[in-house]
Amino acid sequence: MDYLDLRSDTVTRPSAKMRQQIAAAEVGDDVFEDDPTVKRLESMVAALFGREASLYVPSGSMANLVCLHTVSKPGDEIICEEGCHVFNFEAAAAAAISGLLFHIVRGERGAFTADKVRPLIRPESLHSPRTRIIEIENTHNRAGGTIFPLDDIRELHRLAGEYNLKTHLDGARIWNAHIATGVPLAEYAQYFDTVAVCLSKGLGAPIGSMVIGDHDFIREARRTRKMFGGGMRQVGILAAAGIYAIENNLARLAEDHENARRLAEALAQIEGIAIDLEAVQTNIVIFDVVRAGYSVEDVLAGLKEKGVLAVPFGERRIRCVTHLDISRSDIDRAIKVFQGVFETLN
Ligand code: TLP
Repeated sequence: MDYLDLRSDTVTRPSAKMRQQIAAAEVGDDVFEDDPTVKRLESMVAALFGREASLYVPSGSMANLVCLHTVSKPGDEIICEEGCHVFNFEAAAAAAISGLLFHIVRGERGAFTADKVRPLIRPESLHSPRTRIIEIENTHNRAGGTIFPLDDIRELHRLAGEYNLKTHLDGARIWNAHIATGVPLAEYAQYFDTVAVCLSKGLGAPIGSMVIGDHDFIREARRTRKMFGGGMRQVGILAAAGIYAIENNLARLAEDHENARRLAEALAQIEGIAIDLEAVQTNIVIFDVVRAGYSVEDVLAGLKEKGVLAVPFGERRIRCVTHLDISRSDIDRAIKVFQGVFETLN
């Protein structure tokens, strides 16, 4: 069946034009720093984010881990929000591999303020872990693609400066925040020591993420990447897809946001669905199945039978994500399927 795949924005397939650019890419051995296409991507991304340097890595999870590992020691503490990706969805890599201790902040729609963090910062003591990193996620996946307010980011940056802490941005979907708010990427990036962004989500590249920061940090991050087995060779063929994605697929994220809103507003009309429309700020739509007796599994199976794929996101929750391969008419088709499934379940 030709599914409408709303499971994630990671499911996009490279277009014919992207594949042409992949085929034409000049390559070299990137561990020797000899791949011209990777270099082009790295300088392009550094410039876009207004920072000195960037580094190409295979995945968003590795990008986060390379950043966290490079700036910390085992036993250090990272302050992050309870629903964030590094805490929930990366197989505890930061704890298992880097020895970091998670200190959790309860956020509101994925965001939190400096006032909430201040009491969590440990005083220097022989007995305590050392608070080392404040991490934020923008947009916030589990909260439904919500945007972290810029004023709060500024305050957190100020607080980190006061206590000499590092700041990390999991910006897997910072592109969506940028398009939704008009805040320049460089404005977002300036408040963080280390930044991770993904090319393989809304931008539609088949693989790849970037680590961004200053020269000294990127030099060390290159070493960490090698330690994790992420040093790649003639990887310009993939970097070419990343360049194509940034040049062609960034501005169009606005369409994904419109489609998500259209879907969310229609879902809000369906009996048996509860949805926080204010949380639908970018390309993610999360809703609760609230009708007694209906499980998330029943709903997902019903959707699949009619050609729509989504993912469970908690006991009563389902997530849909809009992306490059989903058009407005696909959304209209999906809405009909949702209406049909909830009628059948009646
Ligand atoms: N998120 C995936 C799943 O892991 C949930 C998705 O489908 O959304 N940071 C954020 C905020 C992410 O949402 C993800 C992927 C990552 C990091 C990790 O990226 P990858 O999957 O490339 O390791």
